[in-house]
Amino acid sequence: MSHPRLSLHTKYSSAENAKALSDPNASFALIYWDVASDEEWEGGKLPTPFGVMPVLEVHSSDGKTIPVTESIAIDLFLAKRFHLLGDNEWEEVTIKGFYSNIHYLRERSLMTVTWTHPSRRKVALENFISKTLPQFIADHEYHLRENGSNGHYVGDKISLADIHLSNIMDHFSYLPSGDVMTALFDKSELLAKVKAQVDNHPEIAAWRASAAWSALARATVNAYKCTAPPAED
Ligand SMILES: N[C@@H](CCC(=O)N[C@@H](CS)C(=O)NCC(=O)O)C(=O)O
Repeated sequence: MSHPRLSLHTKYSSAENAKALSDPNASFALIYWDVASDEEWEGGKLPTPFGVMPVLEVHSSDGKTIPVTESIAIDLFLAKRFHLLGDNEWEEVTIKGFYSNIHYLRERSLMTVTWTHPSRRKVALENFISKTLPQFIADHEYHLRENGSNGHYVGDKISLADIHLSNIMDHFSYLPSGDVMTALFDKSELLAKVKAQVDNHPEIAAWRASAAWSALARATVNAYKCTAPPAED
């Protein structure tokens, strides 16, 4: 059954869309599970571009709503907006490279471990824990050392790459086999340092202390309960 589709071509022109996106007084609303009720979503009443969430709504101060689709595009748009892509072209492309590689770790685990055929889960999980994840950690330790082991991927301030690492470490901690993965991450002082700096950033710490954050974390744990079991199973 086809889902109700939301067009990315608003009733405004391309130039007007762009102006709304760069409005310094715009506000943002992320359409995700915490906003869409199950009834709305399951009932197919919420149009989105591809039948999935998240969708970011940018509300300009002159009343326009511009939808932005796909998590990668949303991340990059917001990162640029909030100066999380470095200070020059090299820093931006390097931060995006780290971001992409961090994203790819999560994609690999989702494709091979999380949403795989039950009969393949155990071996896929073992492979991920014994090979894929240690290799990722070693690669990223190398690059963090190259940046001076200061708890940032690029330069001396927080960027989208740092935030994405913290986010995927959270993601892995929510999986049924999360303890094993978290233990591997925690053994890495360099990665743990990035995570601590992100999580202690005052605005991020406030978000992580909110009821909305805990509700999302709990819902995520529930959503993944039925997936790859703990390693010892
Ligand atoms: N490629 C999309 C994938 C988004 C996606 O898979 N969203 C899931 C939730 S995390 C979803 O909306 N699923 C609802 C459904 O399939 O009914 C992105 O990166 O934004």
